[in-house]
Amino acid sequence: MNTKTQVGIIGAGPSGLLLSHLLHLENIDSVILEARDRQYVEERVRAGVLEQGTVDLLCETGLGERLQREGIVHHGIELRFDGHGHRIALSDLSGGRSIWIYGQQEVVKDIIDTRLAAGGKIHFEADNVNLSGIDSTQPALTYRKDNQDHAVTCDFIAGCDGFHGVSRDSIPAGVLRTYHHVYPFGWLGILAAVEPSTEELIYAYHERGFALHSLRSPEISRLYIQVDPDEDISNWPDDRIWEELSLRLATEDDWTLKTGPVLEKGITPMRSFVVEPMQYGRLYLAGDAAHIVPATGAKGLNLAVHDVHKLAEALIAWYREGSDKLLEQYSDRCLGRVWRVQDFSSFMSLMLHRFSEDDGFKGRLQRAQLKYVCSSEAAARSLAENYVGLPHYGKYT
Ligand code: FAS
Ligand code: PHB
Repeated sequence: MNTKTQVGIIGAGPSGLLLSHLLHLENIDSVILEARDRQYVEERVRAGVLEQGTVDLLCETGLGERLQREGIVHHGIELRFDGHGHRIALSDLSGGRSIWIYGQQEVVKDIIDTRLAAGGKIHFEADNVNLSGIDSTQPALTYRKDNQDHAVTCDFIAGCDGFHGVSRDSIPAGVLRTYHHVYPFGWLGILAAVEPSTEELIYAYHERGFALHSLRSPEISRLYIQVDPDEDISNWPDDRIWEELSLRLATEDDWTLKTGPVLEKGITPMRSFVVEPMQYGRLYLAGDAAHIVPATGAKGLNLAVHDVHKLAEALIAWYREGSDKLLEQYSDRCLGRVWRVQDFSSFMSLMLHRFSEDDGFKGRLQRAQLKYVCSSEAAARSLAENYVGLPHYGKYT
């Protein structure tokens, strides 16, 4: 079947869904093509921390009702090392900005429900998506669904299909500059049906490796440990994971880690990745299709939201005023923040993870940095303003 829309979107993750919603608010039509089924997309456990700017945008655009009811506001995080915890007072240090704990899958569910209730077109299980004519004024998407071939002609295509998607590779060779750094560690993450053992997130530096205690609700904990990048999850029965978490999160006082049934576990490699520019012809890349950050700074989802905010503004200006100025500037308006977030995520990752080849020198530098961040208001303020998220319209980027 051949159809037409104004903006063809590949991917029903946070990027594609939010873009479709923001365009709909301005009566701009879009179609989302998603490779997986709805259940997979809604149940995929990923990010958990929303920056202030992300929460503000979701609430301002009618997506904040359940978030405000079920999300948990946090005003600080703890850095833990040498058996002691040090609180970074995020809100006090950032002029009152906070972070919110609300799972990425909940954001995805909220936007899918909202889009479908508004008659939005999301084609799940769309196989073999291909792009054509991205250097023309009539780009097109083809895909296969229900044993039928389909085509969607559009004015623009948004590549919101993540790191392993098809859109970035549709850009001709020689156009993109690619920056890629692979960290010598991964994260083993668990979702557990146990009350969190902390009010706020704990980032732990330990000689055995990094650990993070996060959460999803008063009943669900989310925790991570640093592992080798090629570690096999089958080497990690639940008891071993809890034992390692207890060792790495231990303090000199009587704090203990509550354990419980592990609902899900998986290993994620850690990398930094950026392509420049984030556009070619009528194709615009947003979110993980354009960049990846190590999760240590809790930025991946939030950076995707910033991209989509800028892309929606640019498309709205084109349709409302016939101006292509913001479209031309899209990459530049995103890349300043992309590299600021890359730098912050790298800072957090290099400060908190153990490096196997460390001969002691790197460990002493890391402790010096941790002590400075925990004792200097200026250093803590810098961490805080990056962690809660710089304003979407700031001078930093
Ligand atoms: P996504 O990858 O979320 O979505 C892309 C969508 O496109 C997917 O639904 C995919 O099925 C679809 N797609 C792909 N190829 C396609 C094709 N050819 N045709 C059609 N559809 C296609 N970030 C944090 O801030 N904190 C975290 O703790 C964190 N943990 C993570 C854990 C894991 C395992 C991963 C992979 C990422 C994690 N991230 C985390 C980063 C993550 O949250 C991303 O930044 C966020 O999902 C970005 O959203 P999208 O750009 O929409 O990409
Ligand atoms: C999470 O809750 O999944 C989470 C929190 C903070 C991070 C990464 C992941 O830095």
